[in-house]
Amino acid sequence: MFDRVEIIVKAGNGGGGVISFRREKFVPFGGPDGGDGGGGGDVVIMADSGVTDLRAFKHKRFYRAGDGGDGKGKKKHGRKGENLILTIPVGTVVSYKTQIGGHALIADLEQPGQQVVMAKGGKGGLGNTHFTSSTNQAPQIAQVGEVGEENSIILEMRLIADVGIIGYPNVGKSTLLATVSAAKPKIASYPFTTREPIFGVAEVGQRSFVLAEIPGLIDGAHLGRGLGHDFLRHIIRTKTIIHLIDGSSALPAEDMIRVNSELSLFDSALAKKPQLAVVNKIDLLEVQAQLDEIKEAFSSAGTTALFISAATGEGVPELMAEIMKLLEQVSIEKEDGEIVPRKVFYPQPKRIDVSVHSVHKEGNTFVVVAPGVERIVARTDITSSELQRLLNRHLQRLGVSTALEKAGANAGDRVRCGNFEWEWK
Ligand SMILES: Nc1nc2c(ncn2[C@@H]2O[C@H](COP(=O)(O)OP(=O)(O)OP(=O)(O)O)[C@@H](O)[C@H]2O)c(=O)[nH]1
Ligand SMILES: [Mg+2]
Repeated sequence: MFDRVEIIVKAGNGGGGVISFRREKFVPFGGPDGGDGGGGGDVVIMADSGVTDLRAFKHKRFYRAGDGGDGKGKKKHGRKGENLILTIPVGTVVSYKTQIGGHALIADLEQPGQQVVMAKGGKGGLGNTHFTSSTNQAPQIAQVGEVGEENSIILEMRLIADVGIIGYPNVGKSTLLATVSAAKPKIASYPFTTREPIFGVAEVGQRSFVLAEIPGLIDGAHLGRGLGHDFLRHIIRTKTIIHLIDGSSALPAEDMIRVNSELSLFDSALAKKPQLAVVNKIDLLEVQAQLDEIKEAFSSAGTTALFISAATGEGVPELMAEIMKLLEQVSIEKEDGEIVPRKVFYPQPKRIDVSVHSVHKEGNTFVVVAPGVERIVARTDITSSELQRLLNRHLQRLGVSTALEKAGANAGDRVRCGNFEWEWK
């Protein structure tokens, strides 16, 4: 099952502006007419209900949108680079990989058609028409296009089920799923029979809901033991939980408490999710003999458990009715609730923050590390003295100059930012 992929997305670079002058037969001194470069294409991610998994991303890691075309004479704009639209399943969570190794959530694409820009195309450079001034009627400068953004992103599918069936291995999760739905999971008397979440649709009267068996939670699942770690993520999406417990286990109530503590260790939100404690295998004589004690143990743990036999179907209709009620309650609470969870997170615009910490020295060169500034520098053709003057002014505004001075840079020192190196003035 391909439910998590890491890819690199690169937006298109902007096209360059051009230096060009009008040349007409009877106009001896035509003005500048260099057109602007076209913007680079964006990489966009879109949820599509026709896509069911992330398989398409398994064999390709790098995705690139089209570059913008260069501007042309006669004030012609360069063509816009083509956007690249990647379609992903509904219910995919998208996050950026941050430089320190963690990730930052960007969007939770829950609705078909929802989209987010994952890498913004570079702006086209300005042609020389933009650089005329009272003192310079024939500017020999034009901007190069801005470099398109590049990001490492993580796509993670969170399967959506209304009800997650959880519990220790071998407690009868698959058996229950097979009893209430048309799903045909493998059932066997050993643990870890089920190795990936399995879905089924249950019908109660006129209504139906989706159930998922979440495989093998064990102690330490929150640390990645067993199969649990991967699949704990899937439970986050479910509205309710059926917590299945093997009635023939030595201490059933204890089992429930341990599994619940795994949930809360993984994510405290999981522990708060409504759940029904359900003791299974009551058809077994040994369980029947213990029934009162088991009930007792659950009520001292603060829960009223339901009792079923997934194998014979005893108590299962009552369980389904109970779950239906719980689901209705959850959706009403959601509508009434004041706090509606925000589903889509957009990345904050990158602030350009330059401080003395952004400057360090490599040999005799002062290096400015600030992605926002790097983008600006990348847009400027450093060889043109006119542009360099503009750039210097810009850097002054951003606080780069102050940071460099504080770091001890003097006129004439070499300064580098991104791929560019120039002489500080
Ligand atoms: N007597 C009895 N046995 C049951 C009942 N439910 C499940 N079993 C048995 O318990 C064993 C495990 O059942 P599964 O449904 O595979 O359990 P599971 O929780 O899905 O197990 P894993 O997927 O391996 O974690 C099988 O041998 C089932 O036949 C029940 O209600 N009564
Ligand atoms: Mg199973």
